[in-house]
Amino acid sequence: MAVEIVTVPDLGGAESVDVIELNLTPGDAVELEDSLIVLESDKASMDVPSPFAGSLVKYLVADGATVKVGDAIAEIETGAAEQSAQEEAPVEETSVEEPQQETEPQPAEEAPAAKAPAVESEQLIVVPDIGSDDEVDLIEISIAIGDQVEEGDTLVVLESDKATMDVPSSHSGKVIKILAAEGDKLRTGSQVAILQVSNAEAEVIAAPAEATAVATEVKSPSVAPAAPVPAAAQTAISAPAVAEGSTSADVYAGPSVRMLARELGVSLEKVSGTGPRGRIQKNDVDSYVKNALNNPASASTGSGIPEVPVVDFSQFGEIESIKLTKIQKLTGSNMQRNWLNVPHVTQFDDADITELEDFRKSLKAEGEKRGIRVTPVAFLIKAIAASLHANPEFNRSLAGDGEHVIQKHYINVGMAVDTPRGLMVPVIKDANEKGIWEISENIMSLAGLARDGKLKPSDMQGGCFTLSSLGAIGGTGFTPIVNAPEVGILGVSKSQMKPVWNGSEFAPRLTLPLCLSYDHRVINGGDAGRFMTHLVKLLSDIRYLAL
Ligand code: CAO
Repeated sequence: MAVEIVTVPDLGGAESVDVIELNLTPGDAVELEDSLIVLESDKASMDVPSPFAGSLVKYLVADGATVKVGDAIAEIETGAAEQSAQEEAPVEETSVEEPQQETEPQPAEEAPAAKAPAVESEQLIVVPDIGSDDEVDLIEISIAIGDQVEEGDTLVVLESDKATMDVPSSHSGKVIKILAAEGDKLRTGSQVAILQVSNAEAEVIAAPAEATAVATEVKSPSVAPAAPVPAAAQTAISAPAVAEGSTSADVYAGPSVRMLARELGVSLEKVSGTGPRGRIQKNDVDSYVKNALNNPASASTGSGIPEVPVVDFSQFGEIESIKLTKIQKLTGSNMQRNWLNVPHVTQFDDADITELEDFRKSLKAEGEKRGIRVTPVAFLIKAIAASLHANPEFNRSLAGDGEHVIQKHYINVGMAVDTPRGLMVPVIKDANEKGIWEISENIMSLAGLARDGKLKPSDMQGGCFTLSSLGAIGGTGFTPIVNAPEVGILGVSKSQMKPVWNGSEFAPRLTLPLCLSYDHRVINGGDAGRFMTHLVKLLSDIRYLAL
């Protein structure tokens, strides 16, 4: 029997954090990795898992206290339970050991009782930072107990609404436990597996991997019933908050905010987050409630649009029902949201790209040497970035409070990619700082990842403006839907040779049809006219891009 002190692990850079939940009561049995307390910084909430098995003697912090790395959290009395847990691993490992061929004997086989604990230890593998705090589906487990994996080997495959991603092993070792199952919902920091690794490689489980400490987003863990809703608030907002099918599971908010929302009957998906990366904070919930009380109509679920009737088409002929992919469903709801929210205007113009195309074709040989294909899309992205710089109104978004616009001082351009699973929009970051070769390389790699379903959420975040190029397919023009909260999108159709009057005669010029849709709440017609004129000038004479 010994009493061990548990301390606050590495917080991944956070100076101090608040204790927002004590999960156990003194006397409770504690398993290894059981969550002892929940901490919350301004960026994330995180569980502190117990590095010991035993029983909780007492907490050394109070709910609401502010703590920092190394502060004592709790006392755990360790004893028989921990011992047996430690002894279990070698036994389990031996039982799954496959008969070895005539290669070097495994250490565990030689003398498990005496030697294995001395040279090997357990390494918990968690989901690394996946670029968002959303839950994603575990769609495939690529390992089995007893497998020997190398660092970088795929352990499991996750799928979000936008992409599939492999979770690689951060260590080499042998799989002794798989902690997740197909169909589970995981997020950054979720436990995936335990590996038996050599001590040279192992990190102590008590100091969890950084991803666990800094980014684990905890859903409200308790099943405490929601507190009664104040009568006034109930009248105004409780009905929409409990609307059928509504769930707050996917929103980015910590446990204390979720608890507050439950207490007030607020559905978190209706609240705009003003915290880092859109995280919903307590004051966002307060503002939502205030707004709902002052303006009951704003909390109404109905947009007043009559529903499209459901028709049984089989009465007219043979039919089949084809399931929408997740991406198609997500695109559908985003498009509807943007179409309903954004007052769209679309402006049209043609750019003379005769010289641009001559120049682009002259790059072909060098492109082949570099292994880079330069298409008109690269010039469009470069010209869009320069036009955003010259016309900063297009690089804004409406703030959630409806009182401000956010001016972005970075220029990231999204690019719609047509894939077999649906429309994806990866983002070319800092496009204004890149040349045509680098942009072309980015287009090739991002479009390839999109088509292979391998984009990471971070590849699709942070866009300021979107390009939708249908030039390779055809058409003379279309009205693209703004990718809100961005305020502008450029649709590009197929270039055509047209007779253009040059003052004395009609000359054949290659003209590129451009369609600029914008959010008229943020952009005026004049702004759009200036943006388009600038863009046309850059594309018609790309020397201006160098200025
Ligand atoms: N006019 C004429 N030809 C054009 C053109 C245009 N506007 N744009 C491209 N082309 C040509 C290219 O020159 C290229 O031919 P060459 O190889 O002979 O030079 C060919 O068409 C293919 O170009 P591309 O547009 O596919 O080039 P890319 O790889 O740079 O494009 C991407 C990448 C992602 C924009 C494109 O593959 C794509 O997915 N486009 C569809 C976007 C979409 O679906 N938008 C709608 C969204 S809303 O539903």
